Amino acid sequence: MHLLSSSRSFLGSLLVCGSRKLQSPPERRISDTRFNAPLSAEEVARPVGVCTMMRLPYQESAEGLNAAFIGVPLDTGTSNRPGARFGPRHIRAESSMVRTYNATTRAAPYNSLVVADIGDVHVNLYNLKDSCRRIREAYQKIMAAGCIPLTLGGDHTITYPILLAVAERHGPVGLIHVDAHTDTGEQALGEKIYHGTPFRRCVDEGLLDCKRVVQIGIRGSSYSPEPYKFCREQGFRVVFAEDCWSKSLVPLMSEVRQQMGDKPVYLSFDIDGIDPSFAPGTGTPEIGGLTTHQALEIIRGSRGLNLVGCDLVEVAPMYDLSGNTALTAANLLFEMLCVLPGVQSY
Ligand SMILES: [Mn+2]
Repeated sequence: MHLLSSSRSFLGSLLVCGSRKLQSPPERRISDTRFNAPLSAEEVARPVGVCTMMRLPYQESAEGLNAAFIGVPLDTGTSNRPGARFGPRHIRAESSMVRTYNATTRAAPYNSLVVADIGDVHVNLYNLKDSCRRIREAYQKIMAAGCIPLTLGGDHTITYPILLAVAERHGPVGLIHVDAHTDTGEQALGEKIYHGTPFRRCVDEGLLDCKRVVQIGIRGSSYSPEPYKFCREQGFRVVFAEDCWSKSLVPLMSEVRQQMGDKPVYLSFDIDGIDPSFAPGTGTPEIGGLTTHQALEIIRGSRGLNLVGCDLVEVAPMYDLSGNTALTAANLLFEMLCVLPGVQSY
């Protein structure tokens, strides 16, 4: 069950072999035995161990967890550059840099919640509808376990089946959607399911509480005004990137918290909401996007909300040889973990 913890005795023997004797790695626990803790680079070197999100233990199901990292390596819903199928692996690899305590917000997520990496959804790359069924079923199990999913995408198609499962448990949810695009198209090439339509399909299925939907970072060219018109007709608040330029988003998030109230909220973050100068590793980049500072303001501004799930989608690592896009994604997923209900500050 715990790949990394099972390597403990191996590590223990390995580490005493060198001429300079290292201490055996500690138990992967902090504060008390209820919690999982990521390996610390002060005890075990970052590249050591099977790669999991944040160097957390891996387990096969969400049973017993308050929150879980889960990958959905699907990209056959992409309209332009493919590659987001490799997002989860690269985000996991870069996440070894992320530590356990949020010094700025003082959030200590691993002292507060039981968290693990539960692996990837077994998607069908050759059949989007079958993948949607597989994703929905996987998330139904996570919901049934009372666990909050933190998803590593994958293209944005995946948010539709995720929200099918989330709304089954929580009813129509509020949505904080960060993206360059509204993703509310009706169809493309005659298909209703791809990464340009997930939130249109969510409206069709009644999964969203439309008066509690905000889309932030929207910009770029479009084939018609229709998708924007659709959003306005549903009552979505659409915040264009232009309205964010050179501003703090702290005041916006104060309004968003009021709009969301106490009811369940889902946070869906498309990495292309951020400017391609920070995050070029994505399939449909648009100039004039959000900064990483603004991304932090949005996520940190979601603290206190009744978050029932979060995703970070559209990381296509091969378009960013620096690895910074996946590193940014890993950090944003840590920030999402830090604002989940129940996370204490120290
Ligand atoms: Mn998107």
